[in-house]
Amino acid sequence: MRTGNLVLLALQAASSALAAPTPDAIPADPKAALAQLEALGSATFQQVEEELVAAEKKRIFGGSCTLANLKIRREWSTLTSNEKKAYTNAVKCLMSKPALTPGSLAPGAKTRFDDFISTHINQTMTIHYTGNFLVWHRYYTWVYEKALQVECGYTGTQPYWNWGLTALTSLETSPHFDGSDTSLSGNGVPIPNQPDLILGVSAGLPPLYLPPGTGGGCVTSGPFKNYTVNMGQAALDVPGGIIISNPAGPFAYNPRCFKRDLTTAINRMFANASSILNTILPPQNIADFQMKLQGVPGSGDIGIHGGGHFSLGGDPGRDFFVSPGDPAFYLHHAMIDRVWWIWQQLNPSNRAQGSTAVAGTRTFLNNPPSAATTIEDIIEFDFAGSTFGPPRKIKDLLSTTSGPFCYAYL
Ligand SMILES: *[C@@H]1O[C@H](CO)[C@@H](O)[C@H](O)[C@H]1NC(C)=O
Ligand SMILES: *[C@@H]1O[C@H](CO)[C@@H](O)[C@H](O)[C@H]1NC(C)=O
Ligand SMILES: *[C@@H]1O[C@H](CO)[C@@H](O)[C@H](O)[C@H]1NC(C)=O
Ligand SMILES: [Cu+2]
Repeated sequence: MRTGNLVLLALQAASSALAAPTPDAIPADPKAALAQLEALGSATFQQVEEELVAAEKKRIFGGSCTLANLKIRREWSTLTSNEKKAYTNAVKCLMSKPALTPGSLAPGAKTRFDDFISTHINQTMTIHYTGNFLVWHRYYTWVYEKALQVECGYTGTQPYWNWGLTALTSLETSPHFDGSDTSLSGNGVPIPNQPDLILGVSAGLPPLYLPPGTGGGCVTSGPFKNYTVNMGQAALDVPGGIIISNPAGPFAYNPRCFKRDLTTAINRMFANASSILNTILPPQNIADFQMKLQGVPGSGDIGIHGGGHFSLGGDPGRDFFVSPGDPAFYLHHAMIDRVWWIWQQLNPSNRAQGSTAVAGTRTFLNNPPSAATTIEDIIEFDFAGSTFGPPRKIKDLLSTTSGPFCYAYL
């Protein structure tokens, strides 16, 4: 009874947070900001549940996504040890299955895990700083989750990595990256005295100096210590302002150890809980929201999206094209999707359906100039998609509880 009342109170508090979030009230204190973010997250979850119940009553969605079959994606640190191991075992299973991508197209694509990398490399310039950025990565992460389930018997859901949580402590000691058997593997072997990262120069932008991490070498701990990266590099940022690419091309077979360079400082600078709330809460359209989230190139802000990617570091984590080769990519992008989901639920009729849900063009920063993205545009995944990830229209992928989707984040 008492617990029931507390839950009710918590839900009421959460609901009001969803109804009246004000950007000027975002706490500067990272702990308080995280609490506010989590209250907003729970309120969003509750709102989705209520929508599903209401829809079932009206039979709006024809009953395909219901409260009964809603899948819940959770933060890595809240999973049990067995759940964590089931996830990483399934990823290792995907890394052991033969690729569907023909060797003639991508000689480096050796495994089903690699199919996802080659698909991402192939489409990089038409899925980032484009109108389809968020929806492409939503469907991609979902298809990856499906591959784990369908091809590797995984019974859980795609976990996410809340950067606001790791910003409070450190990546190196987090349940996500502490190198234990229940982590997503740890840091790379430390390389002392690494220079700063220098971003932007090759694109003719003002340099952005970012601190190096505490690793840099091969990953030697946790479930992925023996994982070999097969493809790339395509455009790997390494400390000192150097960008590495394989002269034989991004799809060539180039086996090498998996490296990380965990950089808590970057996590704290760009992807703390206040940054997340500052991305979600200001009143803005999708064009501004997705730009804030990715960071305006040359502005000195890499956004929460860049903050997560660059704090992992290493190879292929800091490679714009090959980044899905770090298994943590999918937890990072599940969190990106969660942020978008929360933002959408603040105004679902405007942000999760119809033409106002997307903005932008079909090419990276509209370079070369391209047509505007529309909700009729098609997302497709080359060979990663297999049978469960067929080409689909954007309009069918805008809500996490319609089209092929039926999930929410807790
Ligand atoms: C993993 O790699 C290490 C060397 O880094 C090697 O000693 C060990 O046998 C490998 N383990 C497996 C399971 O392949
Ligand atoms: C949180 O991130 C913002 C950028 O989004 C930054 O300005 C601020 O300094 C960061 N806060 C802390 C405590 O590092
Ligand atoms: C890359 O995309 C093109 C155009 O859609 C496609 O024909 C090709 O098969 C793709 N390559 C890979 C490696 O997926
Ligand atoms: Cu991407």
